[in-house]
Amino acid sequence: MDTLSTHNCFPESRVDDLLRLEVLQAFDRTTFERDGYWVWEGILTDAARKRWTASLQKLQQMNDAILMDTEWSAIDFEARGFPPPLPEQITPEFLAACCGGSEQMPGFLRTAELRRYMHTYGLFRPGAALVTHGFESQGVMPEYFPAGYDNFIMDVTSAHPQMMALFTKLFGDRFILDHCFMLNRAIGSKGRRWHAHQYRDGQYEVEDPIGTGNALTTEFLKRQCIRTLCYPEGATIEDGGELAIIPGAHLYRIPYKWSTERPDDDAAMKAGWLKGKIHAFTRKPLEIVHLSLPPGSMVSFVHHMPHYVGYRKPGTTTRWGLLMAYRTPDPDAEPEKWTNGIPTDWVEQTAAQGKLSAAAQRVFEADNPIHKHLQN
Ligand SMILES: O=C(O)CCC(=O)C(=O)O
Ligand SMILES: [Fe+2]
Repeated sequence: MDTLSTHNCFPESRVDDLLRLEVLQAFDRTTFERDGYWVWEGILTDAARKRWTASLQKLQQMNDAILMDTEWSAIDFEARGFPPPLPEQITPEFLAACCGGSEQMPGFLRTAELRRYMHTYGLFRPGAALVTHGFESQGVMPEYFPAGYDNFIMDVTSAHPQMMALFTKLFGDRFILDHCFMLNRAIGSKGRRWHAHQYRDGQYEVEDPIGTGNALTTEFLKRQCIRTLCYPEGATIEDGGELAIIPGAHLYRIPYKWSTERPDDDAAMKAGWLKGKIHAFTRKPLEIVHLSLPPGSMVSFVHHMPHYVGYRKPGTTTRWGLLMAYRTPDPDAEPEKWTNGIPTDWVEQTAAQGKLSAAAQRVFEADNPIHKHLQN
C-alpha cells in the first residue's frame, strides 16, 4: 500500500484550508477519555463550511431524485428475497413526502436486510438499477454512502490530511471506516430518543443493552467505535435537532438500547436508567447535557455514550449533518470482512478496477487488508 496515504484522487474537490488548526490542536485526550466526547466548536473554515453544506444539499437532491425516478414496481423484490413494497408506499405523493431529509425513506428501503443486500450486492444489480439522471448509480442510496456520490465528501472522509489528523487524535494511527451516513434533519424530524451503540456486532460488550451498572470503570476502552458528527450549519437547542450526551456515562460500557426500541426522553432517563449512576472520576451524579453547536462544528463521541437528538422545530431550516463513524480494526473478526455499514460491493468493484486511491484503501480496509479479499 502507498505510504502517502493522504494522497487524493480528486484534487479539484479538495478544500486545502479545511479546519481551523487552533481548534484541532486544542484536543485534550485526557478530557475526551474521561468525559467520552469532544466538541470541535467552529472547526470548519468558512470555505469548508460552505462546501460541506453544498455537498450535503446536492446529495440530498440526488437521494430524492433516485427515490422519485426509480420505477420501484418494476423491480423484482421477491426474486431477491424481499417482500415487494406496498402499493401505497410507492405512489408519487407518498415518495414526495419522503424527500428532503434523512431517515425518511419508505420502510422497504430502510430494513436492516435490504441495507445489507444493498451493501453486499449493490441495489439492484444485476438487472434493473437505481434510476439516476445525470449521474451514475453506485448501487447504494446516497444517504447511506454519500462519499460514493461526492468527491469532496470522499476526500474529507478518506484522505484529507487535516481530517486524517483529527481521526488520528481520536484513534492513533490505525482506524477504519465503520459507516458514514447523511443525517439531514428536516423541519419536524422527531430526532432520536436516548440510545448508545455497540462495537461491531455487540459481541464484546461487557453489559447488555440495559446493563446492571456494575461494570463502572475509569479505564477507557481501547477497542472503540467513535462517531463524529459534522454540522456545517450548526445544531442548536434553539432550532432543535441538537445532540445531547451524558458525560462519563460511557464508563459503564453499556450500549444502551442499541438493539431495542428507544422510547426514552430526558424525563424517562432521569427517572430510570440514570438513577444512582455516577461519573467514575468525579463520583458526582451523571447529568444530561444538551449541546448547542454553532455553524461549522463537529462533535465526536465514543460508542458507549448514550445520546439523544432533539425535535427539529418549525420555522427553522434543515439541520444538515454528516455522520462519520470509524473504529479500531478487530483482529478477531471472523469472517474477515467489513461491518454492515460499508458498501463492500462498491469497494471490491472499485478496488478491482484500480480506482480506489491509496488513501481510500486505508479507511475502506476491512479488519484485514483488501488485497486478501480480492485474491479469494
Ligand atoms: O444527529 C443525529 O441526527 C443522529 C445522531 C446519532 O444518533 C448517531 O450519530 O448515532
Ligand atoms: Fe446514535
